[in-house]
Amino acid sequence: MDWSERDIVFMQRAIEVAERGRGKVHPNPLVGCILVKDGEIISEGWHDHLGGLHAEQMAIANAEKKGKITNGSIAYITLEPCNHFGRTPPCTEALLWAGINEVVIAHIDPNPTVKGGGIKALKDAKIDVRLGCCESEAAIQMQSFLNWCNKKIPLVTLKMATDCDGYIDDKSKESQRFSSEATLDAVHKLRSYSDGILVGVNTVIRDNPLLNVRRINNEHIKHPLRIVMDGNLRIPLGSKLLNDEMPTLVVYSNENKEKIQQLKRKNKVELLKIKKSEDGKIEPIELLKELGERGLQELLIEGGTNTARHFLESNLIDRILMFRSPISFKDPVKGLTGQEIVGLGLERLTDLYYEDDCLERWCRNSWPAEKWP
Ligand code: AOF
Ligand code: ZN
Repeated sequence: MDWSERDIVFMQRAIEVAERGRGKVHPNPLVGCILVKDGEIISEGWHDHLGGLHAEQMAIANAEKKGKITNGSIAYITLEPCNHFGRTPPCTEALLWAGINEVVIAHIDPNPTVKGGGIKALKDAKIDVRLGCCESEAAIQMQSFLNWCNKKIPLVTLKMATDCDGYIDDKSKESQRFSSEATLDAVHKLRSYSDGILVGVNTVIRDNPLLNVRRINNEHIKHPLRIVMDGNLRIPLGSKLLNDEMPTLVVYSNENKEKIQQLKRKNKVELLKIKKSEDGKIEPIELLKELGERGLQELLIEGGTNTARHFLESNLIDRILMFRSPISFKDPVKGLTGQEIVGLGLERLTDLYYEDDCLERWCRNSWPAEKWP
């Protein structure tokens, strides 16, 4: 189908407003909706947070608030409207009720409960429907949702912070903060966009991290599930991750009855046994399948090198973010080599700067959004 310049401008605006829900709507996709009448936008809506209105419903409600008549308008929506009673009533009915007479959709909804049903309901009600406007842009925006609907595993992002030579740590000092404030803000944003943060047990032993989302102001903040790869259950019982009010998933592959009993006594700790690969380590793809079963669509790997290498060797990394600081470690610990990263065959994007830190970015498909994180 040929799309007019107007169609494209309106749909791009719908994609732009959809972005406002990022980090808040999981496991739902980002969705935006624009109502257009006589060639002008009369209202905008987006799926803002889980349990909140769907995009179409917000757009209709916003039109009402402004005293705009929706009757006879065109709706530009980034996703096929739903046709089911879920957390909200069907959007198809809301569109009919609002007297919309044409619906332009970017992407079909692969959710089996919708999948063409929304379009059919609209067509049955004699509404004009056009599908596929800015389809690939919308698909990029909701890539983790689409990937999950398709493969039932999360997309995997590897995040590293290094010194100017690519080293990840300094043995000569206590592990100290060397990233810029802007980098730290970006990392916490990235965490809030993730459904799970994964680290290896060595990182827990060495850094005793909290792995929660800070530095972000919004009432719908979503803390990712904290996941520790701990094949032999070496995690110290006093670790912060095991003793606060947020859940932690400890993934192991070798039995250790005593440690399992001790961990089971912890309130918010869940244990998950995953089978070993031939080299005796946790099989990463099996773990991803389990996490996919639990609905995780975005997984962030935050450390350390062995864990990263483990996923890398199984070719399961979809994106890499490497924050490179201008400092130089005195007694450095090696991270991944440039060769290992290049060997993945990911596409390298242009670098970004977070104060003095340079962010190198690689991805398998497309970067999810211009400002991500
Ligand atoms: C829409 N507009 O803005 C969104 C849709 O549990 P619920 O009721 O929130 O429904 C979630 C499903 O609805 C989600 O998996 C996806 O298929 C669709 N999301 N649909 O018409 C929206 N967010
Ligand atoms: Zn809906």
